[in-house]
Amino acid sequence: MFTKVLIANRGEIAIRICRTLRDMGIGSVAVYSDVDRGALHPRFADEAFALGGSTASESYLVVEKLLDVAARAGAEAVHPGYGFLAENAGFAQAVEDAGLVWIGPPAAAIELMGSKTRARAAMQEAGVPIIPGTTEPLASAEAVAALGDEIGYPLLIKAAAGGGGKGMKVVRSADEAAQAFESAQREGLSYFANADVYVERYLEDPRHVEAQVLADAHGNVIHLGERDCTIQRRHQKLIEETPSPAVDQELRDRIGKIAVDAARAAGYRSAGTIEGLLAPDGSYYFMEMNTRIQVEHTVTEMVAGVDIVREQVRIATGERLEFSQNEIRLQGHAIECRINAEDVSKGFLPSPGTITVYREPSGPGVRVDSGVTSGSEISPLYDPMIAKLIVRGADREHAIGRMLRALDEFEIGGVKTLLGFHRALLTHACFREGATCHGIVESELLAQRAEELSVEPVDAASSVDGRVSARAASVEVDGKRVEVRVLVPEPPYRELARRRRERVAAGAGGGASDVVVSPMQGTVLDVKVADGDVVEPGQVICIVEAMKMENEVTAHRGGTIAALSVAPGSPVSAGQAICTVMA
Ligand code: MV4
Repeated sequence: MFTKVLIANRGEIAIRICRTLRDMGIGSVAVYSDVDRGALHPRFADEAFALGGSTASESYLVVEKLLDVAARAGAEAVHPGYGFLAENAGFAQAVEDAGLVWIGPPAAAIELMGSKTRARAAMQEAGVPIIPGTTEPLASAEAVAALGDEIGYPLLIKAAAGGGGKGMKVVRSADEAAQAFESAQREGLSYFANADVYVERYLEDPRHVEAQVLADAHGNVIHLGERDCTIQRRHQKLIEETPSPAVDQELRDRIGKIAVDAARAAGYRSAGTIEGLLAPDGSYYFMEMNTRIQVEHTVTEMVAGVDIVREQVRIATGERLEFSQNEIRLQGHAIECRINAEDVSKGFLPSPGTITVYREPSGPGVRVDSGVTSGSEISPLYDPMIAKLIVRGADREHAIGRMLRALDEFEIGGVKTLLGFHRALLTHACFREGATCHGIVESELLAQRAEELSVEPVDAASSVDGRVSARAASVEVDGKRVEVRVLVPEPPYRELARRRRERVAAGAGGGASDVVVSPMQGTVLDVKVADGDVVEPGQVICIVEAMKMENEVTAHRGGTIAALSVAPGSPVSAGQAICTVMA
């Protein structure tokens, strides 16, 4: 067994991996960027090394820096977590070439699954059902129309180097083929530096159902059941659960066999996930394979009683799987809610800032995986996930009740969070019924309900109207305890400071109130308007992608679009003008 492992990641997953290493008596080595000097994960590990640099590409993505730390610390193995370099075959190979053990799959399996077309061809070859469509990159738009003639419309064009839904284009008829083909190619080139695209039948009202697999170096491959990740917004998963409300034992066995066959065909080792689509008619298709530990592995751990990170470590040392398929017992129902620092009322815009109040829920059946505490900064440079809240119950009803209780116990002040959104969705009839909730997740009505159900912690210093601030106090009235908010008028010096701030803010705009600016640094994914278009207040102007999240930029008022200065693929900085809206 290893004595020391380098964790090439940050935040909650770095801490999650640390915990298992400590359980196993293995030393942990953390790395951190300049922005993460005050973060929790370097404190949690046995040792921590500065990488230097702030952005991911200056720190967590620099292979030489990571290998240098591994050598200095005397680590024998590297765990990549998820994101960053986890699915980078070149990094996996570089780790092994440096004489270290890679706690993950073989580089060849990462590479195979990184090409969605090669993966589809390999799966078809192995008898794994794939979504009907092409397994070669498309030569031309005519090939799209040819498939349409053969299997009918609608079709969906996807980027061969993509995954996770970026750059997908629906084609509803032959005359939409050329435009969709070209724009999918363009987007593939700008996001993945690869213009190859392929086409699938577009499945209506599908569920995202994925299977967890474990494979050792001795040819043993098992599955740990499925996870249902249908609740997503712009391809970001928000809630995951197991078992899927749409899967019975017969289907579970079928999905499990598909996943095991897929992993074998890929020459897989370690923990991996087969992502698939479940159609309303019960057909299940392979979509892609994630060759890493996933954010949502926790729900599987809760029902299977297996520590998946521990299995990854054991498999990497060459040990055999501890259990066979028929020793796996999946018990109860688990749900995970991702608690992101995002503002639902602003189209899930990241809400970076300082967490002023932080109190985690606890008690029966509750698990919190988090990388923050009171005083932590949510940086705009990284993923805005604050915590994962996971519960287990005897059945789905029980788990939903527990989740609502735990959401109420969770107190987070200082940043906007998805706590209200999760309360709104978990009490919505669509979720209670186990329906797909397509369209509901994105709806304005749910966003309003989420806002109503958002509560600031009572002790978070809050501003009532800018002139009055509130603080919490407990009082006893005839011996009965009452929690009150004491309203404190703003002192004169505060009012002067506030007026100056307001003047500066107004001046910075320079009277340019018709200009729409990007709220963040990122890349323009899609532009929904053209110069001369008339827009309504709140209408989407473009989508800006940052840290793999898609963010809507909307018109702040109605009018006519002019001076549109961005196109799909354009890099934008925070505050950069996108267009003007002329009254
Ligand atoms: C699809 C699809 C329909 N037909 N592929 C791919 C990435 C993932 N984030 C969503 N993806 C989809 N791929 C075909 N051929 C529909 C989706 C999809 C989806 C699927 C299940 C649950 C929620 C979804 C939300 C948006 C898109």
